[in-house]
Amino acid sequence: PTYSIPLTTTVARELPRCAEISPLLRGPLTIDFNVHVNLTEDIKANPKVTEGGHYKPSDCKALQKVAIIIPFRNRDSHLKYWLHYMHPILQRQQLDYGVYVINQDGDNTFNRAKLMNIGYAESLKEYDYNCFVFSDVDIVIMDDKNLYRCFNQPRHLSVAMDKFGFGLPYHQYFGGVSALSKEQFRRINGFPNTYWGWGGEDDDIYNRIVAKGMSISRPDATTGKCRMIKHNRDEKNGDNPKRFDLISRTRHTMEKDGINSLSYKVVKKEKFPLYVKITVDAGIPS
Ligand code: UD2
Ligand code: MN
Repeated sequence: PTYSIPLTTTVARELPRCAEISPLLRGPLTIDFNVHVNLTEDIKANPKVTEGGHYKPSDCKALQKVAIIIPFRNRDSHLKYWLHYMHPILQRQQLDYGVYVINQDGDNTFNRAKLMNIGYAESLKEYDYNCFVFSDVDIVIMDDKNLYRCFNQPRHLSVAMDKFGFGLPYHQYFGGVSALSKEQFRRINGFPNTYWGWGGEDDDIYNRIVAKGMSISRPDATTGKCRMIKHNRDEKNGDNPKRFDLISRTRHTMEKDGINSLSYKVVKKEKFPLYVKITVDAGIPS
């Protein structure tokens, strides 16, 4: 046979995949919540972050698309530090990421896990994310080698918090910052919607993971060092008295209570330079 070869061809140049471990990482970092932080300066300092707090590396194809989800109400003074420290770190980690602050509207009892479910659902409406990092607004990591991405097993990132003497408070602890792939999240039916007030929801998530035969992946205690801004308990987030009863029944409730039973209303969606803020009506305690 004879072929005719076009004289000019345009080859769509695909970016090479980013390295497994980013060459831009620095290791241990100084994190100080007494420094003065000004968001206007942070916007200028992160010119490659686009509207809504999105970034992807320009010279390589990121390995994962990561939605970072922050359950939130009335913590702007903490969010400021989170944005200040985390945006540079996340860019050095060469992630394709977006930041979603899920703001509970009104003054009903706070519901952290439900807000995180809402963040999962809302972020997927915007972009084809395949990894979800759930982070308290008041936690910043002290080593950029602690990657905000997903692993073969659900990942716990905040393993050595200053407030727990840089260790785990107990072995099953899953609070603070965690990461689940879309597949891992779906396997556990997401998070419970029924934990109103402080406590237990992180243990419920742990129970779900174990019930589905998965285990927890963690960085070592040096890489996993992090700081939490010192604070008092918020209004409308008192100890949940039902938490012990609820976590004793996770295995029976998890199939019915989760991403498949999630209901809420979006009140407002705002795109700021460094994050998307989605204000939601999360309902009332049942
Ligand atoms: C611990 C866990 C946290 C969660 C919680 C129990 C650590 C480091 N973290 O946090 O993951 O399991 O216990 O529910 O152990 N929030 C607001 N506004 C509010 C209330 C809460 O924005 O009015 C958000 C915010 O992102 C905050 C998070 O919820 O960081 C957890 O609440 P917390 O910081 O008051 O609870 P804490 O530090 O005991
Ligand atoms: Mn806290």
